[in-house]
Amino acid sequence: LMAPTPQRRQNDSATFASEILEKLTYAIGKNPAAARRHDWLEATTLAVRDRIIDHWLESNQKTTESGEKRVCYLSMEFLIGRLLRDAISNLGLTQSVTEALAVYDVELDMIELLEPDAALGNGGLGRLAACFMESMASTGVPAFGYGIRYVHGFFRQEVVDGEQVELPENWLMHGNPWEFERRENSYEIGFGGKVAAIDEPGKPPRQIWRPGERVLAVAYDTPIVGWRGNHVNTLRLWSAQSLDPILLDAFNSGDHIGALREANKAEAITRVLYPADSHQAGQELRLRQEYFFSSASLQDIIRRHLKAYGTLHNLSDKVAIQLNDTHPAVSVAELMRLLIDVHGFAWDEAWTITQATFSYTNHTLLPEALETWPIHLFERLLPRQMQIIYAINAQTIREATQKGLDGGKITAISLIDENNGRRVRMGQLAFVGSHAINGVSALHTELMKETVFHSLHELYPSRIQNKTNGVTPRRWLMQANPGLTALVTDAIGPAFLDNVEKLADLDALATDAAFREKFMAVKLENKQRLAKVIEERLAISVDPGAMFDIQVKRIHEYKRQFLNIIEAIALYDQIRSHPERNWQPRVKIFGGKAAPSYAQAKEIIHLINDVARVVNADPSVQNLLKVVFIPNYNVSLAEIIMPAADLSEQISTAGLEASGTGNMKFALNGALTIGTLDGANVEMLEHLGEENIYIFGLTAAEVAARRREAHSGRSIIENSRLLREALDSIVKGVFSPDGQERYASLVSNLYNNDWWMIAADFEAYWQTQRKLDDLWQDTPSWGEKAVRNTARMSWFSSDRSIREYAKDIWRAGPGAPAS
Ligand code: DL6
Repeated sequence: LMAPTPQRRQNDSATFASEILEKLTYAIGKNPAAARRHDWLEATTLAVRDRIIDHWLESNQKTTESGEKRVCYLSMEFLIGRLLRDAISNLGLTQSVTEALAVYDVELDMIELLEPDAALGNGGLGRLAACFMESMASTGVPAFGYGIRYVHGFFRQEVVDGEQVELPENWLMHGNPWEFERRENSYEIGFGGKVAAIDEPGKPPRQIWRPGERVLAVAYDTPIVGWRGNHVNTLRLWSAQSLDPILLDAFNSGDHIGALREANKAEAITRVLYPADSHQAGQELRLRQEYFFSSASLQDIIRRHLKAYGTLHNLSDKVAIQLNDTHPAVSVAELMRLLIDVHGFAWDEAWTITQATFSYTNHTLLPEALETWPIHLFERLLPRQMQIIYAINAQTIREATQKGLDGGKITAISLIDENNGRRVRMGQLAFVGSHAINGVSALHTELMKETVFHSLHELYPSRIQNKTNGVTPRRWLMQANPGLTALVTDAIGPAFLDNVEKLADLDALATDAAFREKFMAVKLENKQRLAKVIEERLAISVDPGAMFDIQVKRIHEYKRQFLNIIEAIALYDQIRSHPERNWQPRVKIFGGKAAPSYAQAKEIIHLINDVARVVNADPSVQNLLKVVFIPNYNVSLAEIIMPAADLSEQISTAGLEASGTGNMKFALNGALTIGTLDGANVEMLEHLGEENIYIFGLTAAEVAARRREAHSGRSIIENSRLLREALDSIVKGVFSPDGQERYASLVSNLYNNDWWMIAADFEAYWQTQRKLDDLWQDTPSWGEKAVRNTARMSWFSSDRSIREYAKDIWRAGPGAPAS
């Protein structure tokens, strides 16, 4: 008997209908009469998954056989959201699956909503990693994403009495049909213990680490399917398990809790995602998480490489490892340890391989987000890696001294911060261990050179480069906005589906009145869909004919939701004081989570909700102003919100937002932007043209200058009646009659310091908003600009970002030189 080979599945709706039924029957154990909606979801997922597996196995085999270089993208976070629609759409199965389910009277749109939103990330950084995974698959770059399989992802946010309440998220509660446990790919990860010097006769002396504690890292693989299924990559997430699941001695002697202590301690490593995006989490568990997933990923990469080539000398020819921020930066020391202590390399060659293999992306300049670890903690948990870091530091300082850098610069370059109780600086470690370091927008990259990495840039002037972020047009246009996708296909043909640059053909239609009307009709439908969500969740009725003015992102002082809500208050005052003026109806929509320990961010959420309660209940402004805070902003909500925006708020203090990616998603879907010259807004201005984006406020250089001059908001507030009255109404408790003092410190910060330049930028922001009011009345002009936004955003595709990384940093993917 010949060994059978699996048959590629057919994609017609009849085959799907019978396969979904088969899955329902044999994988789930139900017949259609008994099946609930979640059973249909699972049966459909399994049938779709079979198709992905066909492509997945082929992709893996092709990469292994060709020996192509692989990218390993190490990231603490992958904010992938739901996967079913992504997979169906990328495989071109939407019609077949819809028709197949109709046979059983089931709607695809309904069951898709039941899939849990995989929230393995906090915000921008994690969602970028998810877009990059999809784009690597779509552009044919063979890749592994390496991360952590958190049992509890980003917390669920509820708003109770106007305040954020955090609840645990439980995405794995009912299992996860997308993942495959790979028991054979498990690795021991050590912590603590001692380093012993070994001096054997005839061999060079060496160090050996004997960890005091070990846990097991077990791989779970999820296929990530690219556009048209041409290539499928793997997202490999690590789960921690104890080597001793139960201490039987302790159990038998009656210590039932103690018997599980070790297991609990091990499993705690991958239990929860730290909900902090812009400040360092700082606890020991976080360092354990970072080392755990870094070491597991490196051991996995080395095992695979040795299996294929039998040597590690050519590691950097076959593998590029991207460090997504400093969270995996300990990998630099760990790869050195593995090469030297385990595989017998000499220091110099190990260092050459390490630098040639790693590259590092920086995502923030905020000082409070730059990771450092107390030396005593690092040394206790990772003693051998600490020794290696000292040695890397000594070598770097030697090089700097030889190049004539002086004392102050050496202090800035050092991997050890001596000023704050001796700490290891992870940014410096990632920098020196990498051959390329990138920022995520042109402005951010320049600021990196001038600020955090000023001296390292002087020492290694060719290492820093820019790679502006992007977003995947598959998820953020085709899937999130099927109405617009259909309209564009109808207007310019389907070529843009494969080559997003073709969207530029829409530009010619911006002055075509009939097309603009259709474009704005699609926008209206999307706004109706969002209005329905708002009505259902919040019992607030909003008019889809009003301007939807939206700010959704993490809540942070530098992102300035506070500026936005102060403007809403001023507008509310003005509408009531001057009802005779020609006000344009607006719905101000907010969404986003605050880090649980970030008091000011939570106060801002509270203020928005307080203002919403008062404004929405005031009959005198009923049709002109509504304020809405949508709780639990996540990827799935973003997919509804982005297509429904007329105006996108990107109003961070200039110099603080590294790039932004929400700004790109909104504009791609035809929203106009009101924004500062910050992050990728600067490049959006270049691509869109200044007449199609509304820029206001201080530049990054002006912000820096004001800060040097110890700027405060007092005189600005005293000279601006609008701003003063808005702030007075907050302080007097107009929006918080039950808590008069609630916002006293938020407001006094503006008078005394205005660190985030809210007072400084208020007037320019207000004036720009009023220009937008005027434009809103001129429907053809608004429509023209909206069309041009969609037409001119194609450069911000993550396919473009990935091609740049592949060419300039990884030297991998189609077109890369053979290695
Ligand atoms: O690069 C992705 C994303 C940028 O678009 C945002 O501007 C930036 O704030 C964000 N950074 C983080 C925090 N990172 N750390 N650490 O999410 O990265």
